[in-house]
Amino acid sequence: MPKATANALTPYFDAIPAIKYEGPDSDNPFAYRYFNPNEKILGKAMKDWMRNAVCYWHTFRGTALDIFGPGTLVRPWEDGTNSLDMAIKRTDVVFDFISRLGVEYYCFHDRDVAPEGADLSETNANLWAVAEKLKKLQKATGTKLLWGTANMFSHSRFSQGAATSPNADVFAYCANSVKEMLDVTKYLAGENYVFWGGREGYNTLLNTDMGRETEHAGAFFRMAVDYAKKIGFRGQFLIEPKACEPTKHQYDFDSATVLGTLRKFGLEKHFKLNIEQNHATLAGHDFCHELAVCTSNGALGSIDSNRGDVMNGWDTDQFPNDYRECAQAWHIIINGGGFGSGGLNYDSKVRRDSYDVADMFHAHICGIDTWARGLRIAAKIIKDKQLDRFVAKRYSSYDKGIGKEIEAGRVNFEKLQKYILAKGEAAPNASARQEYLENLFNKYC
Ligand code: XLS
Ligand code: NI
Ligand code: NI
Repeated sequence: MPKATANALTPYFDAIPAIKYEGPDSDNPFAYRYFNPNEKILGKAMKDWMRNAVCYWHTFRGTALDIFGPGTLVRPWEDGTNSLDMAIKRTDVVFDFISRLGVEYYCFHDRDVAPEGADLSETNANLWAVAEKLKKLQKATGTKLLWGTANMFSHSRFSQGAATSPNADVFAYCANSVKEMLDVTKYLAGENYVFWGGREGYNTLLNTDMGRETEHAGAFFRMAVDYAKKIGFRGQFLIEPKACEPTKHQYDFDSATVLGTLRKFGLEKHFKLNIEQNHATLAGHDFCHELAVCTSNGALGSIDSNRGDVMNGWDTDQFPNDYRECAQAWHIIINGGGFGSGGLNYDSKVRRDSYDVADMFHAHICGIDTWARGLRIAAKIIKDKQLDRFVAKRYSSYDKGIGKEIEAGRVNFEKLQKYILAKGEAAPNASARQEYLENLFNKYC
């Protein structure tokens, strides 16, 4: 195998060639078959549609420990400590991996990149020490920060929630976390800032005042918006819905719930949504349903890409491999105007028994190619126009006559009653033709 890059940051991936596009017929497992970064699809480079991001936590802090045993992902660069020294050394490996994959973005939580210190001031100082190194590496490699976030769910102080904890000191602690991470995200030119609810939810109503907890969450979001304004952070705020896990009931259950909550607090202009595939299915929805809720509300921000397992009811966070689902997703995303500042963050982890560094590459290549292949299929669907024309025709009774009056808000119940009484009956619907459309969709795949 050829050496990857002459000026690689670390030696850990030298056995693996730099990942390039070789086309659908390639037999090289270390090559993209569908992702050709600069190839134009519907007038835009593939990399600019996708905006791929490596996530720091699963790929560089996950050890695959589970309830039955310790971590199996023993990485050659780790020294076994959670020290600041290790945190700084690790950044070279992270950026080396991202560069060799040919990915442009990354995402992280405060605690992924820097350990807690002896007290909160030291914790904040640790974060800034690593942030300085990250800034240098971003500059050296051209890698950009898709989004930053704060981990307000791992430490035991967050065991009863973060901004929705019954303990006001925990609320104050979280204000420090988000304040620092907003400053760091701005410092690193991050394009978005994510709030995933973590333990914002409850396990039993016997000890929970839901009204107070959700008011506290609203107040917290408001303070975040105010602080971002104060420091001139222009990135997009994103909320990532999840139905359950770790708590039984998460307050950010799904897109519709989050949009309702934002409206309740008058914050809807300041937030979009970060949709995670496996979280959609935990809520009992299709991933594409969640995307459509967002695009129909002008609220699609970004995607955390992964997949669950139809046989398992939890967040298995496997790398995506269903290009048909991604094709349908792209159709919705593109018709909704694309991502804006968002992108595709591979919030996925390799399986516990996939312990080689090579598996980190196979996983990302599969995920990125899955989305790239889906994008190519969606482009065919959009160019062919048959599907979009079918939908437009299905609603065409609203393009003229009484339908047009309804959409323009120019009629009321009395006028409509007069109209339909004169007709005597509603015009019959044309067939919805689901099977025809499913077969048409298959044609593009
Ligand atoms: C957990 C979430 C988490 C967020 C970031 O289920 O997906 O990883 O994306 O806090
Ligand atoms: Ni996520
Ligand atoms: Ni998740």
